[in-house]
Amino acid sequence: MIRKQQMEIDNYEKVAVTPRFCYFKPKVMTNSTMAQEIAFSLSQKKKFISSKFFYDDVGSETFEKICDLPEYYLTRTEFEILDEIKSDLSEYLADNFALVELGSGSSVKTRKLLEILTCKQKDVEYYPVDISDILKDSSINLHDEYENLKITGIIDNYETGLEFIRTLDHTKKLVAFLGSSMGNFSPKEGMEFLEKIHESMSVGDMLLLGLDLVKDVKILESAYNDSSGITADFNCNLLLRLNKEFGANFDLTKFKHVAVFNKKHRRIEMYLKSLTKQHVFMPVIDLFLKFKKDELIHTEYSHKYTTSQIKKMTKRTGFRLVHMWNDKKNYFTMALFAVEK
Ligand code: AVJ
Repeated sequence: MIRKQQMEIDNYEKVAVTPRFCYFKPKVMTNSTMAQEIAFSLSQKKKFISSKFFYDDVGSETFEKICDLPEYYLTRTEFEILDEIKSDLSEYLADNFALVELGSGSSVKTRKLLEILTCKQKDVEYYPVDISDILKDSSINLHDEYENLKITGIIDNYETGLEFIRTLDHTKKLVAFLGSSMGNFSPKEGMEFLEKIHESMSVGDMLLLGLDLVKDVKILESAYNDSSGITADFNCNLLLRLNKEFGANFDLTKFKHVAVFNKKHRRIEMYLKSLTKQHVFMPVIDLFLKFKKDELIHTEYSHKYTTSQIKKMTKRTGFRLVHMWNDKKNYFTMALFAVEK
């Protein structure tokens, strides 16, 4: 087991930025794996692009703008809940905890958790995991703000993050999975992912999960169809990225951002709709694509949950639900779970 982990770490470049901040990044360019995935997903009968490809530098910046939109209540609401529950949470975190964050992004909400931990503990270890290089900047900011913080970042997907979590058996861990990022998974995939998280945790560890709740369709749909068109830019950036990285010739005037709530599946579905019959070529991966008028490329699911669904789902994963906190409008929930024998 130890040898396997060693081997996996060997595929990573370790960059020590300061004595208190280092990060790991895959040595092999992830570009070729992206090319393979894209070639596959755009060759399907129902074309799709995985939502993890939103987050290049431009996409990550655009997502930060989304978080500030008046219509996008998610980030604001989660932040408010975290602020409210700080002292409650603190009681559950009596021991020393290392903080692991899956999908740390800009690490803005992380501050609420770090405020708790850095107050109580002499030193705090923070392990942000994010697919985007934004991790470097957000970590440096935190590094400068908290003197007793030691940061080890992992710039890769969640799976790799979980591999790292496994190696941290010296302290208790608080794993944070915030922002309703789990919504990108279907409920079944989400449950399987929670099982994987559970497997990589030990008795005494805790999981803090932030999830968006089912609500009025108008509120949901306007959060993904904002009036300033930032979400449309975010979605269309996928095509710009393919133009940049794979030499594709997507004409952005011929695609339209679409986001609708699917009531049955309790999810926002995002698409890029081809406005005309057209052809696109991607020389770098030698891919020739035909689009019919009104054909859709699926780009994202954003599942919304009900509290009873969350309770049922997590029971099956081996976690014990410790507490759930909602905002006053019941737009969003923060759930704390414990790992028990
Ligand atoms: C980062 C996946 C939680 O689903 O609300 C925001 C991404 N997409 N607007 C979400 C997103 C369009 C966001 N998550």
